[in-house]
Amino acid sequence: MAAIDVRNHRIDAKIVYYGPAQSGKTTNLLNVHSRLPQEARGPMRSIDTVDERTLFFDFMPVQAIEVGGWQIRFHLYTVPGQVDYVRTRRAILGGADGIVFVADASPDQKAANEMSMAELHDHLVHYGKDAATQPLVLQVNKTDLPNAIPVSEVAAGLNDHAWPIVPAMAVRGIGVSETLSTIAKSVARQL
Ligand SMILES: Nc1nc2c(ncn2[C@@H]2O[C@H](COP(=O)(O)OP(=O)(O)OP(=O)(O)O)[C@@H](O)[C@H]2O)c(=O)[nH]1
Ligand SMILES: [Mg+2]
Repeated sequence: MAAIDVRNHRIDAKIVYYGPAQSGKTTNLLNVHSRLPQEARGPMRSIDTVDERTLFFDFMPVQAIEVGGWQIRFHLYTVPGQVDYVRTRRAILGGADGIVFVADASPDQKAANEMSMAELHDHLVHYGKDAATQPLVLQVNKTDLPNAIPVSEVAAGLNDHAWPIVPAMAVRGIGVSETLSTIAKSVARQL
């Protein structure tokens, strides 16, 4: 749920990068962060939990975008993809206005993509959200791999709701900005 600050005419919106382990969620955020002018971005932050393994999410307020006299500021988060962290993912998804699902085009990741999407649907049900109207962008990442599954094939197993699809090579910074601008526009439309 976007936070509305009437006095300052500002809306804060939350975007969560979701997906299976190692699909490139953190790579996306780091790349976006590095490209933004310094004055437009807040610091990249991380939170460690009591869990022994290092677990973190990144937080990044991005430069305000103006819509109808209101400024929208986006806050970007990633979730940890490892299967064990289902509760952390649910918590981070709370209050998300937009979701970027980072799928992995590696040939051995088809099942992991699909499991992660099924779990995301469970979380949306938990939060009383309708997947069909949820602003979501499906990024198909790692398309640079020589044996990558074709984008249409990766998307076919995941895209029940005609969400926009963006092919990416996040590690080279390709498709990263397009993904962010697409989800930002979807979120702005729904505010
Ligand atoms: N070939 C290739 N590798 C990538 C690409 N994007 C990310 N990677 C690599 O994939 C690995 C995982 O990337 P991360 O960004 O840490 O993935 P993550 O989704 O944040 O992983 P978790 O936080 O463990 O869920 C790293 O070694 C990245 O360099 C890409 O476009 N192509
Ligand atoms: Mg990560």
